[in-house]
Amino acid sequence: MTETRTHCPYCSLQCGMSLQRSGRAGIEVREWAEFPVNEGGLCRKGWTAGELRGSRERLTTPMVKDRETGELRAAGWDEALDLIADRVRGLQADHGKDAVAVFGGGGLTNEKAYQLGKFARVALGTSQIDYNGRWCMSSAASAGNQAFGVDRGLPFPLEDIEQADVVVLVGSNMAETMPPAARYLDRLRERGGQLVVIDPRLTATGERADLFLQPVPGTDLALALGVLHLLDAQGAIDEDYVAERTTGFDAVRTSVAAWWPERVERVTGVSTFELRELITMLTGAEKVMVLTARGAEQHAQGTATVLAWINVALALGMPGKSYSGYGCLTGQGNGQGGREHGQKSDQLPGYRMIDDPAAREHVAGVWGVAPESLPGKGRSAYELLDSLGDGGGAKALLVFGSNIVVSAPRATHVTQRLESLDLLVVCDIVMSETAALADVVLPITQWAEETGTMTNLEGRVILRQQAVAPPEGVRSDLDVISGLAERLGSPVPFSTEPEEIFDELGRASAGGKADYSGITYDRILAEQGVFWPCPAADGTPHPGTPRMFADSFATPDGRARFLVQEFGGAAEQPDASYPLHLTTGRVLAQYQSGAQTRRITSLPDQGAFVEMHPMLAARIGAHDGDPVVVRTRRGEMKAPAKVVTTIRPDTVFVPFHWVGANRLTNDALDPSSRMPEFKVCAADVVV
Ligand SMILES: Nc1nc2c(c(=O)[nH]1)N[C@H]1C(S)=C(S)[C@@H](COP(=O)(O)OP(=O)(O)OC[C@H]3O[C@@H](n4cnc5c(=O)[nH]c(N)nc54)[C@H](O)[C@@H]3O)O[C@H]1N2
Ligand SMILES: Nc1nc2c(c(=O)[nH]1)N[C@H]1C(S)=C(S)[C@@H](COP(=O)(O)OP(=O)(O)OC[C@H]3O[C@@H](n4cnc5c(=O)[nH]c(N)nc54)[C@H](O)[C@@H]3O)O[C@H]1N2
Ligand code: SF4
Ligand SMILES: [Mo]
Repeated sequence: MTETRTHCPYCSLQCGMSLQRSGRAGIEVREWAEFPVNEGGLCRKGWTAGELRGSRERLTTPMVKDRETGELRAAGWDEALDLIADRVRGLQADHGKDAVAVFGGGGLTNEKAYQLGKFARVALGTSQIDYNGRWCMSSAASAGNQAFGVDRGLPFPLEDIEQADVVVLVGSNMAETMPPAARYLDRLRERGGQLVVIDPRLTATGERADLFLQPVPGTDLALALGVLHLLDAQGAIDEDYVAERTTGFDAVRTSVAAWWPERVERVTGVSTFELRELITMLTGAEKVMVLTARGAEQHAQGTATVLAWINVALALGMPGKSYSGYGCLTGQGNGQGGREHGQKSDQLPGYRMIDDPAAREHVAGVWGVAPESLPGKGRSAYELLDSLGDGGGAKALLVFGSNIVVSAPRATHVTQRLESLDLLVVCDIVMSETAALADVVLPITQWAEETGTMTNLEGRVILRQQAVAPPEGVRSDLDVISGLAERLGSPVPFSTEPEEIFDELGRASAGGKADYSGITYDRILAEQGVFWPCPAADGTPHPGTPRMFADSFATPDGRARFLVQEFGGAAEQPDASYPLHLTTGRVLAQYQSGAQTRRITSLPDQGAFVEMHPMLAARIGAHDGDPVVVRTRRGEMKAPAKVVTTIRPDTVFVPFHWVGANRLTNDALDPSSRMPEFKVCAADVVV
């Protein structure tokens, strides 16, 4: 019996699990109790993750679109790769290098994300690369960089949560989006700590809260400004910390002066009484932790919202202190590592910026090319997709690890852009809605069939280990990249060996903010993961960095920055035609666009629904289960009503795991992170 220790294919908790071979092609998921983060616990998505393996839903042969019938037909690997390379060469000869774009994913291993960024810049020579992480935590990333000089989702291990006095969760439904992590919330409370949850819906996470605040979607920024106002009014600012460890407080203090509680109540719907209760909890606590997730971040003012909550944490003197501070709960399996090594339009490996001459020089040196040969900054994810084909931008798109048709905002428009391309290539495990539109589909290995590193939500670099051979005909993204690079006459070869690529990634990241150069596969296995930054060292190896900011921040002067934020409100406000707020998000049993989990038969696939309050249901004449239509300025969808008392009466919620929700969403973008406003727009619901 061989057991292989690896990690769940889905979310950023990257739960440790043990895989055992079973049956024909099957694998059985077993507990790996010693892995610290989940301590053996898995959610039902993790337990059932092995089911896609050996299922008929797996893609096992490349497919190309038949020119006459327009249908996809089976093809050989050489035929498919030759065809892509020919079309890419032709389009680039006619329209320039940027005629070809690349879209990556936060589920790809570090090795894949690194190779993809290098492939775009070196083999394709295109600036047009970005990835679905823009949909995810980019606002928190932008805020972390601005305030702390570095973006590591959690600057401390998850286990620190249970040692805090007060934990404030802003827009996180942790109990359903990373269920095994909810144990830390339970232990926090068992130890006498308190939990605050801020969400327009009373979720399974909110049920656990000592204080639950239910703001209007898109008003968290006003709430944070009001919290800081009251803390200041009560003399609860940690003046010593502010003086020693930060800059910019005076301007922020002035800017929140007008955010008195009554005004906050009017804007957010959170009563002055509740607000004062929160202030009492915060001022009575020594160790306060503020954690944000997509509810706070997926807004056109997402970065500002996170910065305003960071201001609260700084004013209380928390970041850098034990069991305290600010953190973002990253989402995708490699949401953290996926944003560090170059698949983002403005980045090079090691979290270096592509327009920094020193960064270009260093990375080009590792890649063996001239720095001048590297393209500059490209477009952000939505802007890239919006520019495709008829949009006047790239004419070909290569997709690695994203189901754009379901998950992009204003999806009908984005789908039209995809349809107007000369060439769409999709690498995937299954025939996703996006793959179904492609000219070429390439069948890719699944997590259990491959090796590579992932960086979890704590910044802990862990190892995904191959447990079984891939099905006949299936190849890794690394093989696709290497095969295409060779056919395109890349000046340098692309390895397909994960450990060799990781070594190179280490060198490319050395000296950068996310320095992986001291990390090896052996160390990851021996130490249950290694936290970055972990520079290479002569003599005693660097221990890695589980906790950051104890002595200084990563800014040039070592101080954290208070930055003034102004509340603007959601990009689209309710009006007579669209009187409600629509928000979107997740349910426990489905993952993301559902491409994988909707195909796992033992997971419940309830289909989309429209969650609404009984008062709203009565007003429109809908009963639980009745089909209703949700309309916004972008489109409409039909789904059964789910009538619950746990949502605000002025708000409806639709999960985005099924086609539909994103026909409705707004493509308004955050000015600094370029994050779309998935979490709020104006809507109407009718029976
Ligand atoms: N089951 C499951 N788990 C997942 C995933 C999945 O698809 N399914 N995906 C993974 C990924 S990639 C991510 S990014 C994470 C996301 O993890 P979360 O951020 O926890 O998930 P969401 O459901 O998107 O949003 C969280 C909450 O935000 C609330 N919300 C909506 N609008 C607002 C608002 O304006 N303000 C506030 N304060 N709250 C608001 C929603 O009601 C929701 O309960 O989950 C990861 N884990
Ligand atoms: N309305 C609304 N929309 C949202 C959100 C929301 O809250 N509301 N959340 C946003 C967020 S946070 C995220 S992260 C995105 C995610 O949305 P998507 O980017 O669509 O994420 P997935 O559904 O995980 O898609 C990953 C695809 O890659 C495939 N795949 C998995 N592993 C690999 C691999 O190693 N290689 C390759 N080539 N393919 C692989 C899967 O089968 C799947 O088809 O959705 C965003 N969209
Ligand atoms: S919490 Fe996330 S990583 Fe853990 S088993 Fe569930 S989906 Fe997998
Ligand atoms: Mo995400």
